[in-house]
Amino acid sequence: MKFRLCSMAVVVAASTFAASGAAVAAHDTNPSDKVGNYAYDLTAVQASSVPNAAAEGSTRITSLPNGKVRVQVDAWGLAPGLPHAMHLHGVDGPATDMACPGPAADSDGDGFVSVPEGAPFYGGILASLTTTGDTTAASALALDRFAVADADGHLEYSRTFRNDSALANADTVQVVVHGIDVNGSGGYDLAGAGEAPLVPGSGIPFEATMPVLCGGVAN
Ligand SMILES: [Cu+2]
Repeated sequence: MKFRLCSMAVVVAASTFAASGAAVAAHDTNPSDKVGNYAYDLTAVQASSVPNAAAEGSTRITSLPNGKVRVQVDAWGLAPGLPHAMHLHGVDGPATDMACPGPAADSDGDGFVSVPEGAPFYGGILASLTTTGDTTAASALALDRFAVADADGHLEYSRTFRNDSALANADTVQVVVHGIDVNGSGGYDLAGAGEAPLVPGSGIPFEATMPVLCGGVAN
């Protein structure tokens, strides 16, 4: 299934956030201002009542002395055989620890945490974790350039890239993985959960945009 490229960034500029302040940084090493290495667990965003949304994983973000950033994601329980949009979310600028949404973020009560409902927690898109090419928010839903989970729902991603926003905020980003095959159809379709509330009228299935995993500083 193919979707036109579309920027999630239009609605994820929210600068307010509901949960912060109690964050305990989990930096495993931080040898200098220039080189940082941050590892986190990725935990499920959706309620356990959402079908096919139980996933887990880990991520590592490394800012390198050459000005590039390496992001690694290892995740299980994802929709098999489907691409998963992944981003570094956060606030560009002075260090701002955001957070990961949980089921309680479902403010409209439709049973799903959507991107607009998650954004107040994890911020806007600082980088799109594509496998090739552009890594800006313009590639937010470039599903033909995101990593694909294998037949067992396992996804491995590692890319080293230059993205100044990702580098500058490497110590405060949240890694968010999207895409849930709610109805188990084997694809992202409107029959699963309707259209993405993010972009009404776009025809983009909600399933393709649903956050499934999140991890970062404020966890
Ligand atoms: Cu995202």
